[in-house]
Amino acid sequence: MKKRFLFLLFSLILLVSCTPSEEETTSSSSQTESSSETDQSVTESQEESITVPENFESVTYEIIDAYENLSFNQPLYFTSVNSDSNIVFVVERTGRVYSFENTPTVNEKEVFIDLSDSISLDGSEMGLLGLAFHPEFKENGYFYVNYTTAQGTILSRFEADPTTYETTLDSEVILMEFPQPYSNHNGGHITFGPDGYLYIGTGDGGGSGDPQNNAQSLNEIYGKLLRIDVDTQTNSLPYGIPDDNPFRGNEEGYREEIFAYGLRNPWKFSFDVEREWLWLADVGQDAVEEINLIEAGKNYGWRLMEGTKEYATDETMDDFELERPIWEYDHSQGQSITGGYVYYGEDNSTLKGTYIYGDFVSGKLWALWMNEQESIENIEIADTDAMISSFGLDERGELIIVDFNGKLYRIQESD
Ligand SMILES: [Ca+2]
Ligand SMILES: [Ca+2]
Repeated sequence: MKKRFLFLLFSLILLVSCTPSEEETTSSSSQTESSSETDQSVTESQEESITVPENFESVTYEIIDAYENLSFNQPLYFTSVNSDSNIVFVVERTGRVYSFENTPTVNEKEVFIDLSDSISLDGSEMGLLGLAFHPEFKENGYFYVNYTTAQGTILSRFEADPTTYETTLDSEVILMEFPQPYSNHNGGHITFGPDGYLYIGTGDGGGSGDPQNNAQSLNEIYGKLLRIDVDTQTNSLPYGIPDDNPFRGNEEGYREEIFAYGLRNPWKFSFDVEREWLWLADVGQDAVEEINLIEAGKNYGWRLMEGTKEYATDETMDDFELERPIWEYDHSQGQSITGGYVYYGEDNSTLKGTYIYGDFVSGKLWALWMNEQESIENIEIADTDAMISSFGLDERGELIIVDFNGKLYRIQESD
């Protein structure tokens, strides 16, 4: 019990991380009002084209242990390599990636890579934070990790044998390295897009309320979604800047890696594989957790806005066009959003086409459905005891929920 309590304490600090202000509210009205206001006109004019999945609201769900014989040390990501290998991978904040066979009864896991000697865990949000396999992993064996050292953030490429998954630490090639002004808000999630480019989430650098105003500064790497080409090199960089990156070739000194900005601490983003929409969850400060659909070059508001609430207004920035989240919830529902995936698997047919996401602190799970006309339905599908640190997909597109306490779960319809 004591251990569980300490874990709770620890994890409340993790991700949420900032001292809540007195403003903290328990009203949930802001979310309901703002989303129904924005949706109403669209809904009326597009009523006929809305097709919410059948039974969307009538089914209740529970989570079940996905691999009863396995547990992990502070897991924060689950992924697969898309090679018909039936092998899946779990990232532990404490520095290891494990691989194992994707079978419910599996009882062995193997260390894929162990970076525990390289990372610093000093801050509760530091450690091994991201893993992505190159789209051509089967040919080149390349994979990428994002981790923090005592000096800051490092993004590296490693090489594995694509058949045996053997890898060595000395295959490391550092692609990107930058200091961290504070121990919190290090982002860290990385994933390849359908365009073959690597997307990298960075936090605003940390502290509370983005004291350095990093997220709004295009000269800073913090508070951004970055996009790089790992297969080419631009000038002296160890990676390429894609031709259509929104700030490529600018003369203002803006970081050319920036794809989108105005983010606080993006905690997981993913591509909707059928529509290629980029879904990103941004953890809030004191009041609002938000979901954004990301487009190139756009400003998602932080620290001027926290969700649809004004946060640190700045009259010199009146002309900035800010993107509103497509969905937000207040802190009566949860205090640290964890982004998920649009589900296209087979096991939970009533959830097909919905974006499944959760909250690290409250353990709630939701399914959000949105069509091209931006008409939205959002329902709570389970209220769990898990500290939802991530979601992940196996090779069949089935969804795994990662519990920071150490277990992995699947969603199943309850009787
Ligand atoms: Ca930081
Ligand atoms: Ca925002």
